[in-house]
Amino acid sequence: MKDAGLSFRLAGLDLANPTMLASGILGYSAETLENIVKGGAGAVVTKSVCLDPREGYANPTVVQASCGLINAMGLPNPGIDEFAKEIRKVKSRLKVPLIVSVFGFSAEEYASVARKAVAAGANGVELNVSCPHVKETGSEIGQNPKRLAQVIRRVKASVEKPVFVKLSPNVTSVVDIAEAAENAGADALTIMNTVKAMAIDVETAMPVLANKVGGLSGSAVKPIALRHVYDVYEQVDVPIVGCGGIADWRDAVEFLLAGASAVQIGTAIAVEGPLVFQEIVNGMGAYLKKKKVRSVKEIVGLSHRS
Ligand code: RRO
Repeated sequence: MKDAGLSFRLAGLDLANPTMLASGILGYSAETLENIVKGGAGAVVTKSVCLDPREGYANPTVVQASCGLINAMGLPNPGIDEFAKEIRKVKSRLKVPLIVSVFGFSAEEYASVARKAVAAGANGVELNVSCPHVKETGSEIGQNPKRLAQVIRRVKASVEKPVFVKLSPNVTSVVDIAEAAENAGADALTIMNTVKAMAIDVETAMPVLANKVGGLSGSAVKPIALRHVYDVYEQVDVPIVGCGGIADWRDAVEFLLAGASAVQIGTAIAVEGPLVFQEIVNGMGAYLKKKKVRSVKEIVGLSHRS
């Protein structure tokens, strides 16, 4: 379906439609990202990358829960210098914005990785301040408004591309953290990362994941993410990208009505493959037509009218 009112500008980036690949679900190769774009995604976010290479945790790193997946991959990545080669390759082939998910263990590390990603061709960066189980940081930077603001300010001073910030649901108030991120200069907020969770094997009487605790994604978390998007929309002005259990066009439209300008798809790709994007985009287009709405922007936050 051509355009159908779905194209728009998000934090300075032109998107043909409001769907994006969520960080984390797929690897780093140019071929994988290209497949996602062929499937219909309006933008892609890479897996998180940090300064030095990391192996990640031992297996098992993923376990199926009744309505989703629990993962504790442990941020496996080749390090930004190696990944920069792949970014250059991807950039020459992709026709959609490429956003690199950036992780660091200090504000300076975030800034350094972001600079290298942008120098290699990233159109924007998404700061992953919300991995639910990377132990070295003690707690997620995204749980502490002061540390979060330092990271965002340092990155904003280092790159001239849009800075998305991916927030954690594992906090007392997502709204407080969202306000801190906006005040520090975030250009958009991605809501949300995975929810802390675990599974125990009754035969071995042991946690299933090698890391014991992981992050839950998939349809189980959709209502949680939706509620956070709804609450944050009422308090911040920067655009929100909804993320959490979105698997079909109805889920995507729900997030837009709650206040998201775009949505990220992750776990659903593991079940349905890259064509899930086309299904969602076609369904959204048909919905706008049925509702006689010219642009997708008109439905963002529509559920808030009293
Ligand atoms: O790699 C991971 O284990 C991981 C990351 Br960095 C993240 O941000 N969220 C998640 O559920 N897993």
